Amino acid sequence: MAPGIYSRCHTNILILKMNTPCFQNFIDGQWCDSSDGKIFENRNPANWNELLGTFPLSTKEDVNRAANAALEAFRDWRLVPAPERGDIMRRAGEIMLRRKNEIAEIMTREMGKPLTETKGDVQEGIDTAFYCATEGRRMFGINTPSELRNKLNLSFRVPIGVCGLITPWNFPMAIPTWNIFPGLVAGNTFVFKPAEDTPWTANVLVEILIEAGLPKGCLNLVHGAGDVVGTAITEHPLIRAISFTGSNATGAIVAQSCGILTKHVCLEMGGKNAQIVMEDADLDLAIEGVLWGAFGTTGQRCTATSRLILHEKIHDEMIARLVERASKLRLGNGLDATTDVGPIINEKQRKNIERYVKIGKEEGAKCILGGKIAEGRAGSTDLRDGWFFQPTIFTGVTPQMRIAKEEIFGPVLSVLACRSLEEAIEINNSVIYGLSSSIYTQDINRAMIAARDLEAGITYINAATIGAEAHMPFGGVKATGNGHREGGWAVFDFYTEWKSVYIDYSGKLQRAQIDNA
Ligand code: UN1
Repeated sequence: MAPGIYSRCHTNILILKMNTPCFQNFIDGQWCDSSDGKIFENRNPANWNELLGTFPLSTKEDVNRAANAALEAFRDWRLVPAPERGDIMRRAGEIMLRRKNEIAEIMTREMGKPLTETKGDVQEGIDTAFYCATEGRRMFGINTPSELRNKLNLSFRVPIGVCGLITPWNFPMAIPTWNIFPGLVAGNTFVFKPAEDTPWTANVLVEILIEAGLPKGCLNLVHGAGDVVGTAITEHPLIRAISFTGSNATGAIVAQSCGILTKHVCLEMGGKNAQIVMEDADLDLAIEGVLWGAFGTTGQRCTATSRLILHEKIHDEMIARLVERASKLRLGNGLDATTDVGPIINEKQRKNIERYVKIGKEEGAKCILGGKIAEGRAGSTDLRDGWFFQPTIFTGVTPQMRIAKEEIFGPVLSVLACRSLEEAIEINNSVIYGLSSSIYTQDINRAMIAARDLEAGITYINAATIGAEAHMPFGGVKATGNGHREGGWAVFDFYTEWKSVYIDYSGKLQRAQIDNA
């Protein structure tokens, strides 16, 4: 993406030469350009010739303005009753429901996954909105008896203040809403930097919250590069908490800054998720699961199935049937109803996938399907115009190989063989990551052992590694995260501080741990 300099725009969308919409930041309730007027391009990964719009390439100064606006807004927002704040999320959910198809189309155009999947992504946002709306009436505190007479102990949640949010492109609606909706209901305000590959969806989310009645300054959108805007957010002294979803390499930098500056930080990073299939499994079901887990969203999910661990007794049969099905997956533009698998997000990421295919071959694994850049036509789409890559399967993979250990973030499945449940669990747990996991078995005892022993934040029994629901905690163990969870009630632990209040109505000095000892 080559950033360029255009004349400044003064409305949300100004039509530039060649009808290119020029989108803006949203700071302190105003749509605005970057402080130095620079922009970057947003293109369709299924057809790189299609320029969708330009967005501000923002500066440190823009982040500073946004942080100050968010702090100003926080002064009142924190005092708005949580049920009333929740009501804004309810209205946001209703607007998203009304605009669902239109938003999904925008998302497919800017990040490539098929419409059915982008509709699911919007639905995840809607579910989060309705969940958070009602959570505004709960967010329970805990009251306990005091150890002294005539004294009352209360503890309740209070907001943190200004939060910084840095999100990825693979779930451009769901992941921002997982954070913004509960964070706002809890009484915080935001500076939000979406991925450069999916800036448009972020503007839509801002539009929705404006229409829903969110006061100015509560959500500030600053587009731009990670090393400028992301860094400025992470290091800004007024921003007290950072939520980051992305690579481990960037997460380590974010965590380091937050550590030094004593900020709260929630990290959601890599995965190397496995689906285990035991010899007693329903193979039809297991095949559906791995097709969806490995090649849905073109394998570009943190939760994607990138390893398949097969019991040796069903290994060959499963592979033969899986290859037969996977070879029929139709690549194409996600807007076409016939498309099963969309493009890779950008050229850099596709090069990375190519690199891993080469590594896999050099390591001695056998590439039995795909392995190449996809060419040819799919309906009206010339696949060479986009960043398409063939669904790829490697067999003969061993746990020591890099393709068995490292996150590839693409449609590449590494198949490993095992002889027992114990070995399958050991292989699963041999990687540094621990986000999602799955086991297919008819044996309840084995399923329960797997649920207990698989080192992952999420385990699916007889279901694919993808499919987390908005009201359940989402996140991983080991190098995937830093102990926090998004989703459900658990996300409120990140977006709130605990306040303990002691009310002494005895009318005298009562010394805890002394007068009652
Ligand atoms: C992600 O992969 O970054 O469980 C999020 C799922 C989706 C969310 C994925 N509901 O696959």
